[in-house]
Amino acid sequence: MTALRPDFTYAPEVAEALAEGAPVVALESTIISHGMPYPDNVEMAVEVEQVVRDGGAVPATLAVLGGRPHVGLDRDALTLLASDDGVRKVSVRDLPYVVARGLHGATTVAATMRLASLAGIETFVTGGLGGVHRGAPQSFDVSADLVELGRTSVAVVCAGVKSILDIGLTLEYLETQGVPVLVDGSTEFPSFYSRSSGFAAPLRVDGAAEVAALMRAKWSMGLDGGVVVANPVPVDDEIPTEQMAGVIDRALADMASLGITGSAATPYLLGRIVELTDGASLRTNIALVRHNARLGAAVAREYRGD
Ligand code: PSU
Ligand code: MN
Repeated sequence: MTALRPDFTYAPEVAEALAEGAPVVALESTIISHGMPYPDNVEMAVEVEQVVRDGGAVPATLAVLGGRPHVGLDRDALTLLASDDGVRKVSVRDLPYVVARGLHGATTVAATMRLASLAGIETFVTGGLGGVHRGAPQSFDVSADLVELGRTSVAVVCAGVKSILDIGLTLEYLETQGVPVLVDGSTEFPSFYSRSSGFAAPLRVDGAAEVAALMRAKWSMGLDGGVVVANPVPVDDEIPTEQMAGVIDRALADMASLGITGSAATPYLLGRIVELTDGASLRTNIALVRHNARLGAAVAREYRGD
């Protein structure tokens, strides 16, 4: 069991679950602060925590508040993250800065993985991963999420990778980093809004027990690093790839004309896609996070041998 860290703040239910070795599911906070508009974002955050509880695990949303990493947040903290413009987007490179300065930070997949691992949590649920951006051979824009997956032993349940990214290069990069990419119940890798992407599932699994068995096999051999668990969006909530293609091209063109790059790129694209789809993409996004939370809770229970 990982001891509680004196430099982190734990929600009481999370501290108790960690002490007992009970299943805990980590959740990220950039999706709240920089991934969805207010107030849908806070409603999503509260609802997803409830889905994890209903699935028999304890939810721990991670963020940095006033310079302290927090493992598990109450409603006031979630509301602050959802509505305060001063909350920074924090990837791994930004963690020491917000901690040293006592700032608020919403953690990306990469930073959440690292904090979860330090706290002794091995199952993490989110919506979509960062990846290799289109045009990366010129811009070098490769998300730190992929580097973190190569080194930190946490399983990340997600709905795949959006086609704002280069999905093929993202899968290549994960292979290079030694990261198993599992797809639950499908032979095709999903593209977030859609169940399909045109890319085959690198590895197929069926159900949480198979995911947990792979996590155990990997880490018991000393093969450190993450596992991607791609969970295709439910059929009833998906937006077909053909329909998203035009929207995504338009969002990318708008971003280019505004000259937006770097860590501002993903938040801009997510917001623009919500506008261009009149909110339909947001409904799909919320539905798939809920779906991922159900699978993540089951994985945490299987892994912890509950
Ligand atoms: N993709 C989404 N929603 C999100 C993100 C990605 O569909 O909220 C966020 C996640 O926090 C992810 C981050 O870790 O964007 C990646 O940002 P970047 O591309 O700057 O690494
Ligand atoms: Mn980037």
